[in-house]
Amino acid sequence: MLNLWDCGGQDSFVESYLTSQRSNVFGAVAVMIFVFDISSKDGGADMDSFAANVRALHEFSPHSRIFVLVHKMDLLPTDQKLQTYQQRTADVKAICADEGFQSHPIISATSIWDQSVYRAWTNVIYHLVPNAATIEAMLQKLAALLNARELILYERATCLVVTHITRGSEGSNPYADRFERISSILKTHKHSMAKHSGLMAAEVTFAELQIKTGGFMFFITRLTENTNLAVVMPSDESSFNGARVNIQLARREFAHLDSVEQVDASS
Ligand SMILES: Nc1nc2c(ncn2[C@@H]2O[C@H](COP(=O)(O)OP(=O)(O)OP(=O)(O)O)[C@@H](O)[C@H]2O)c(=O)[nH]1
Ligand SMILES: [Mg+2]
Repeated sequence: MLNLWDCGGQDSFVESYLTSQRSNVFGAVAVMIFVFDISSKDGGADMDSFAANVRALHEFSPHSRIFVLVHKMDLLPTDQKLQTYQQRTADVKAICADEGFQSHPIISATSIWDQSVYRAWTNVIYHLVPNAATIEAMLQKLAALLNARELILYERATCLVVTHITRGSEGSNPYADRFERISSILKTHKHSMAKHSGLMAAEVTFAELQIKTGGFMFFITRLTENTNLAVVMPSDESSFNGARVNIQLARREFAHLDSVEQVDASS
């Protein structure tokens, strides 16, 4: 159960979060995602605002985690991107440390014009999924049993990557953004199904998607209540069929990990 509050960034709104709504906005928070507009003319004021938010968060949810998006990177000239990002990263870390946060902020450079926003959100989702490390260890075993080249775990509602297991030669796959690209394809597919069925995109689900080529075979299917699993196999029909059956059998091993308990600030 994820409760997401999208808080507008206009000064008057921010002022009220920090004052009259302070305990309401900053209480019982698991993660805060702070988005910097890197093209903003007043970087100093943005940092001050960040510091004020971090202070309020520390006061009401000291065990929460801070994610920072250094956003609209596409608007910076290429030769300034790295330096600007590094400077912002250093400032953000210094503020979080000053305000007493023990855990480091997780900072990403993002733009809506590439796959970076998906990747940044994946970090957030990974942090919020209960038992992620245990699930990963089990997937590692499953990948070896199936002789899969890659397993990719997606959160079902958002189609975002939670984690992946990459084996053998797949480690040198040159398409580093393939997980995010699949997210994007699945989302587009959901919207297309929603359009043709008259349902809301959030209500649309699919049973299985298969892609078979001479070089590899791929399928994606439900693993648990909240996750889909994508499997990349060598191009071999019988291993492919065996893997599909084995994933069905593996579901019950994963079922108890898909905990419905609330992930709150203290867990
Ligand atoms: N160039 C560029 N423009 C972006 C990017 N992300 C958002 N924008 C543009 O920025 C404008 C504001 O985007 P919103 O998503 O409304 O921003 P917001 O943070 O929700 O704004 P508030 O809710 O008012 O705080 C829109 O015109 C977007 O198209 C980006 O990565 N690059
Ligand atoms: Mg907004």
